[in-house]
Amino acid sequence: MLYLVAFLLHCLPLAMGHYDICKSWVTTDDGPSWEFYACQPKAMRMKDYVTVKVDPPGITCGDPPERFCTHENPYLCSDECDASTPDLAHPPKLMFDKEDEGLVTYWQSVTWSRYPEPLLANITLSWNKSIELTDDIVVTFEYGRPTIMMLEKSLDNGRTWHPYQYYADDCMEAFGMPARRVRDLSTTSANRIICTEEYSRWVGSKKEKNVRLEVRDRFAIFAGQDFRNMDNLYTRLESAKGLKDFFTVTDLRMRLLRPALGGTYVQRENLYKYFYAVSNIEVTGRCKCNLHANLCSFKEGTLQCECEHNTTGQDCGKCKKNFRTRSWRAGSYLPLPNGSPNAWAGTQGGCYGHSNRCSYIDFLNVVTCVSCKHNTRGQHCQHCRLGFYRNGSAELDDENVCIECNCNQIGSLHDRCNETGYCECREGAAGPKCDDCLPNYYWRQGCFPNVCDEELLICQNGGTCYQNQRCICPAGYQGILCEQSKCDSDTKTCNSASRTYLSLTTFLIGALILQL
Ligand SMILES: *[C@@H]1O[C@H](CO)[C@@H](O)[C@H](O)[C@H]1NC(C)=O
Ligand SMILES: *[C@@H]1O[C@H](CO)[C@@H](O)[C@H](O)[C@H]1NC(C)=O
Ligand SMILES: *[C@@H]1O[C@H](CO)[C@@H](O)[C@H](O)[C@H]1NC(C)=O
Ligand SMILES: *[C@@H]1O[C@H](CO)[C@@H](O)[C@H](O)[C@H]1NC(C)=O
Ligand SMILES: *[C@@H]1O[C@H](CO)[C@@H](O)[C@H](O)[C@H]1NC(C)=O
Ligand SMILES: [Ca+2]
Repeated sequence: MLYLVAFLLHCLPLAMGHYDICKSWVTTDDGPSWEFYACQPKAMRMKDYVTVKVDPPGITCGDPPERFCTHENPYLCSDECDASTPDLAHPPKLMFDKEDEGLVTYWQSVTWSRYPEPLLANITLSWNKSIELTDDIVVTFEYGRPTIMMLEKSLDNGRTWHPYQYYADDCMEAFGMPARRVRDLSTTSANRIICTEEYSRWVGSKKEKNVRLEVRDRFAIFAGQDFRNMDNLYTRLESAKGLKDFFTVTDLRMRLLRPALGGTYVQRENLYKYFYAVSNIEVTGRCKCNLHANLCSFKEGTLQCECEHNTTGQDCGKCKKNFRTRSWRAGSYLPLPNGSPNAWAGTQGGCYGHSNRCSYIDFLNVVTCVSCKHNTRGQHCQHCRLGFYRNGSAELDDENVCIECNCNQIGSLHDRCNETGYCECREGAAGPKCDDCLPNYYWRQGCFPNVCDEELLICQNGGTCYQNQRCICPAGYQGILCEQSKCDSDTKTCNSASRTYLSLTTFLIGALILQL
């Protein structure tokens, strides 16, 4: 039995090889690079991940314990439901268990002892995740299938509900709808909500136990009975409005409206043979990941797509933080056979969150942004404004990624700096911001060459050097290095001597400047 199930799962039309990889490393004329494809996770048995709720409260049998009969043996009412005895209890979880050794286990409702009040029960299945059905939903009833029921679905985690399929032994009487079969639907009506009488008529409780929502038959409308033409199905899923959504659910609700009657009218004298009993609910589908993931994992009680293509979210329904420029798009099954991820490739699309006014120009395949913030500039706000440089250790989308150069206005040639924040200095200035002076220069509204110092430009005749800017000369001496004596008496001699000194000093200073 298990082998058979595995085999069936393997053969599911949409579980086949198609769209199972998201990207591959390929070598092209331009060298190796990633190539991206539309991708989707494998189909799974969704009952393993479901949460179930049965309404109204008290609808499950066994509290208090109750005897029940069957349609086959209406007067042999030896079976008992007792919630407090494990062997005789029929809790909701038995609709989803693995039945080992052929032992059938099932949820069971109370009997219809309150007739003519209707016996109503809701079974609500929730996944907290969008699921795409890939095979029939199969509900297995023990002791006969309901004569009236309907299936509802939600696409928004149970906030709103829509009819999915109606089931009755007489559709007109129960729902005012003509009976239809999925096999009779056409390509234009493949997602029509129908009422079917196929699963509600009495045929004996052992002969036919299943009630279906026919997913395969609807796929077959496009792919053919043998599913040879899957390409056509994928093409239609992309192009036909509402078709993909028809097979998508987050929740399912079975509304059981009237139990099996054994092929006749309700017999008031024996109401213990009317009840619902569900042994299995098979839902086969895959996580909806918008064709941006090929893996779906069960984490913290919830299914979650492992998103690729720079997307994120439970269904890969949005762009990752750094890739928000282009509006998000689902991947596409087209063009066949690999589909398209519809993802923005490369980082140039990333405006890094510095502008909220970026737009994608489809026919040029570019993104342009206006009014870049945070001192950024460029078509994608990917550069720093002039006068700013990039903080190499900050993320591109960091608000502080651009740091002001802060060049010293006097010491630098302009207010721009290089990638490590170094400014371009005027002669004699130094330091990253040009607010220092080179050796042998002193700062005074900019850097000027030293006039005097302790080594080469020594103040003469006992003069002292003041902040490298001038010599403070003793009385009787003058000149830049105090090299000149103030000869008041013999001007001629003094002048010639001082001329020699001065020319030597000029020579020394000139040599020093040349050396620098
Ligand atoms: C079943 O659910 C429907 C809504 O889908 C609600 O109107 C109805 O009252 C519920 N029935 C029971 C028995 O809880
Ligand atoms: C539903 O899924 C979301 C997203 O993974 C999660 O945050 C939330 O807790 C889940 N809710 C429940 C009831 O599990
Ligand atoms: C995702 O982003 C990475 C890093 O920027 C880039 O190399 C890659 O091409 C992108 N993938 C897609 C599908 O856009
Ligand atoms: C650069 O960015 C890193 C990381 O955000 C931060 O720690 C650092 O202080 C920044 N450097 C400057 C100079 O702002
Ligand atoms: C920036 O300028 C400084 C000083 O000239 C230099 O050491 C550094 O390598 C430059 N950085 C870059 C990235 O060019
Ligand atoms: Ca079971």
